[in-house]
Amino acid sequence: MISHFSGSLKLVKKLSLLTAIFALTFSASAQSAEEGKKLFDANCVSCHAIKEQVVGPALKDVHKRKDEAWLIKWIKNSQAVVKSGDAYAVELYNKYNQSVMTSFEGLSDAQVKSILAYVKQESEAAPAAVAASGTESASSTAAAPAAGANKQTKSRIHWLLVIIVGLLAVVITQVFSILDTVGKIQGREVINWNKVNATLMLVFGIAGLAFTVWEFVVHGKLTVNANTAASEHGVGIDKMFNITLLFTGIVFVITQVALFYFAFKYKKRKNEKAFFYSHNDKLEYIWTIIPAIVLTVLVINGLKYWNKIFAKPAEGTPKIEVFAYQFGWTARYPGSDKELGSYDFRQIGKSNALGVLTDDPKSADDFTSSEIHLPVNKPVTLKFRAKDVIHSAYLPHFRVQMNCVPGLPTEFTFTPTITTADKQAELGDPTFDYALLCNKICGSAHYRMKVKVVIDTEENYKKWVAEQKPAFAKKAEEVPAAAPAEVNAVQASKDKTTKKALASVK
Ligand code: HEC
Ligand SMILES: [Cu+2]
Repeated sequence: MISHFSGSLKLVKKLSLLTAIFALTFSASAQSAEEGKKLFDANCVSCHAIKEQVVGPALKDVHKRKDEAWLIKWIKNSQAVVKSGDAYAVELYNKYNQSVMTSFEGLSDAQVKSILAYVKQESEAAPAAVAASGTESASSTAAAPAAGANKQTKSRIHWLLVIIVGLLAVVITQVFSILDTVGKIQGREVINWNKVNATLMLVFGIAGLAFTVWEFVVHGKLTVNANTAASEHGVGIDKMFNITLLFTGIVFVITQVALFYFAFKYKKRKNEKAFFYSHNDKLEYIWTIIPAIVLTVLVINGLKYWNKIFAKPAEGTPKIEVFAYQFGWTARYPGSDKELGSYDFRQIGKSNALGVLTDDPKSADDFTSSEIHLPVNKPVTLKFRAKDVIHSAYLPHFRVQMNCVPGLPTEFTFTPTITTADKQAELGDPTFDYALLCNKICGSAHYRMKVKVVIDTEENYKKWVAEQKPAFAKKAEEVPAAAPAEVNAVQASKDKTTKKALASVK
């Protein structure tokens, strides 16, 4: 059975690999699909996936639903299509609770076409595998259903186990109740319930402690805290956590062992009366004063450390803005003047995703990025902003977390100490990447709010910075490919409003 299933599984994998290669070699649009993937990842993944509904519909087979001209019009400005009274558009808009899709007027027709080519390629990827297997023998046609059947068998086995355990419990209780009844009829005690319960207490205590140890050993490895912190202050935070864990751990083991062992040892026996013991001042002093001292030390230590972490950063610490929105992040770097241009939330709109004031000379060299690059061993201040709801910037490997609140800028200064390459070597995993995640349940696609964080050597970091292009320059000719299209479109925006806004901010 099992070998048959795994054999079929392998076949499915091989077939899908074949079709993937086929699609890559023979698709005329492979090149543009590749570009399309990049654009899609930068602009659309926060609301769309190919095969599942996120904020917007699954885009699978969208090219079959509507023609290219319509799709281009829609993607560039969906609201215009809705307002034109297009029946399909109006229905779609209402079906998605009138959530407004971002406009992408900054994307060229060619760019939209390559996104569509990518969507088409992805749409065709899965069914192609099934179609290909259909032309083979009967066994390969069965391959795909077999994979599903395998899953089904597993879940059936799980349910069977649950039923067996349940029946076992029923049988055991029945046996006990029969013995009990027999005892009552014969007028003697067949089961000593006190003894049974006391023994169960002991078993439960031992099993619970063993399970705790197992949890720590097996699942502890899976937490980020199992790896060395990749920031200066993170090492200290870990130390505090471990000290707290040590003290609470000792107390936990002592109290649990005492609780279950005493329940066992002092079970009720015949002709024995419980000893009445009202209180003991000395004991109460001990268990009040010792925890009070330990907790005070832990709390004062923590406060001292907190103040150190949130001390005013040294003059000249580089500042990078991290802008949070539903559902993604955009980093804004200050450029060569080392100063971020000012912003005004009233300017946030279709063509100015970050609300950056393009009239401010400091904005001219700012650049944006969908990845966060930082140099190693250099302190950096991340300045957080949120567009819509409260998000929480979480960089677990650096032990950094800060809420991003609309209208209330927050910041966190820290020093990364391990480059991505060194961390990959340490973990023996060349695919490892640091990440910035959202740690607040901020909406339906909250789980997609993740960007890559790259810690580089000073030299590589400078190289990366040199490759970036200003996103807000007034008359820049080139448009940075990595930045979201809406940001690029800022270049085209008129100056009048920003001038006014700048004046009002100043
Ligand atoms: C802010 C979220 C958001 C972003 C970002 C977004 N979309 Fe949408 N999209 C939607 C919503 C919501 C709908 C459903 C219609 C509506 O409510 O306006 C939609 C509908 C669509 C449709 C029509 C689907 C159908 O079934 O007919 C297409 C095509 C589409 N989006 C393409 C894109 C592309 C391409 C991008 C990236 C360049 C993108 N969208 C970015 C939210 C988004
Ligand atoms: Cu969020």
